[in-house]
Amino acid sequence: MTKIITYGTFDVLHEGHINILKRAKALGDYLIVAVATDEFNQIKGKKALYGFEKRKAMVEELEYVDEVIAEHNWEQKEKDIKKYGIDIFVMGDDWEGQFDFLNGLCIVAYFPRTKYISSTMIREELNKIGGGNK
Ligand code: C2G
Repeated sequence: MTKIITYGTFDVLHEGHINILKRAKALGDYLIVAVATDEFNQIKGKKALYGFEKRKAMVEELEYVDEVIAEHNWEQKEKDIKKYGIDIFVMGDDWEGQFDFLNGLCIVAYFPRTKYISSTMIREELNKIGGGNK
């Protein structure tokens, strides 16, 4: 069984997230997604409209996703890869090269980001119409 893992905030789930999760799953049999906790988002300096529980629940709904774990810090990836017996680590190419140090543990693959969509864009649009967090 080929196991894949990927990491992210996955705020306001959109086409870009779906594309990478679909492509990641196509590489094997079992996809684990590590969703950043609210505390880790603060460390990342990432603002999210939805809290961890909601972002985790939405990712869990996707047919491509077999398991969702929490991402608490930058350092847990090596431990996760060993703990879950990961064969392939996947990220969007905005991270190209950042995780090549994991090559000794598993295959590291970067997929092209989906153009013209981001959680930030959606949040900004929502704020314009008064739908998002102020
Ligand atoms: N993504 C994409 N296309 C987009 C937006 C996002 O392919 N238009 C990909 C990103 O490249 C990433 C994943 O979707 O691989 C999740 O994106 P984010 O939720 O923005 O996650 P990020 O802030 O990049 O966190 O330890 C790694 C970090 O937790 C990654």
